[in-house]
Amino acid sequence: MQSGTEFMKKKTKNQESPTKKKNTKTDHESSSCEILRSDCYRIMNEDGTVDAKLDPKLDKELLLKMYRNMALTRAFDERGMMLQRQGRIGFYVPSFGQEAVQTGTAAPLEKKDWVFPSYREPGIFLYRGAGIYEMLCNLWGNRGDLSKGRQMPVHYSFPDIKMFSVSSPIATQMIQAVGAAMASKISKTKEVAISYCGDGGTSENDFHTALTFAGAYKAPAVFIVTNNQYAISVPLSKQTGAKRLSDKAIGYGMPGVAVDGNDVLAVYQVTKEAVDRARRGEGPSLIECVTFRMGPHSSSDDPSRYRDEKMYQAWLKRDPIKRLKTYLESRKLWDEKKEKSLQEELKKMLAEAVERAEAEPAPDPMDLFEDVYAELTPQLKKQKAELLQEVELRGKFENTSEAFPL
Ligand SMILES: Cc1ncc(C[n+]2csc(CCOP(=O)(O)OP(=O)(O)O)c2C)c(N)n1
Ligand SMILES: [Mg+2]
Repeated sequence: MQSGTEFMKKKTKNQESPTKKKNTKTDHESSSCEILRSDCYRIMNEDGTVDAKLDPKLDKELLLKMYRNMALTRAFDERGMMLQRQGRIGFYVPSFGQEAVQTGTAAPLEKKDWVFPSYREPGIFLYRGAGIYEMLCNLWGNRGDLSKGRQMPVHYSFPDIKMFSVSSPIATQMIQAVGAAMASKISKTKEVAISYCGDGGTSENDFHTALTFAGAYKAPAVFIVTNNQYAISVPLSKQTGAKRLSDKAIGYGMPGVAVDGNDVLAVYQVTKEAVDRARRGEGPSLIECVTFRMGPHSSSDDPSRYRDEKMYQAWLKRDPIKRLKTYLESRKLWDEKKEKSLQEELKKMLAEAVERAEAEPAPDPMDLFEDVYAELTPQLKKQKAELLQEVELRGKFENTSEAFPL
């Protein structure tokens, strides 16, 4: 494997200089949906075969752990969407098709590193060992939720595994990550902060602020841009005039690379090099993971109203889980028997966790007044007394599953 600096300095195959004005159209305007953008770093072919020369030959345990996590992420997403459709929870945000981005970027991290996720990354929580029951309790916002029901569904927060709470306002987490990275640099802890946003997130001021500071202060940060082609219904071609989102790195003085986001081996390798580079004190990097949002933006969305169907069909063939499965089978690490038993195990595990989580009562309404002020302000004291009266009058508060319009 090339060293991080070598990889980051070197342009990936076919990656031309952004100043070379051969083609003024952006790649996403000019490329057919039949082919993946040619500038992406890739190890696996679309069918999951790998050229021996490129094969990073990762450890068997790591590969199987990554495969299991990708399968678990998909199963969790399927369950989340199903619960919403059954009216049992109010809202869900699936990450279908983006499992390799999540697992491939989570795997190279150490326990001591900080993660600042967006709302479409359940797989990173799962990879780092978040409890499935606790994640489900967040979907109900009930008493088992670590945020005590004060957050929206899918806005998980697991401080013990250094998973910062999910931010709803897009790209705010990028700035938070830079703060953590700068603190790590000052206190010499060698902790790396990794942060995620979508293609839409790159248009936010917060993205610009975060990368400006990280570049200037050489903060040990890694920025993952999950380019899934859409920001709700806005396609990438309406998002930016930039040829590639990874090119944005140049303006901030850091290396930028585009990777096939459905190739977990490539995502892992590129992220590992960026993380190692940050830990060595060589500064931040930007990684654009080129993928496709195979599901709706959220349970409140209907992509059939705006999605390019041909593009969807083309990306179906690049399913990141199928590709890794084919690769594992070629290395004799996986077979249909193992697949069947994994799927059964995940199904059972999720069903049990759902049953437990759904049975949890609503949070104590009086919790609203905890955890912010050491001593309540006079206004809050008054509000607390009013709420107490209301609770006594109405009896207990029920969980609700009203839909969110997001
Ligand atoms: C600052 C801000 N503006 C607008 C929104 C509404 N909003 C929620 S998600 C989203 C699209 C984000 O798209 P992208 O960054 O590509 O991420 P993806 O949803 O594709 O993962 C928008 C506009 C928001 N949450 N925050
Ligand atoms: Mg997007």
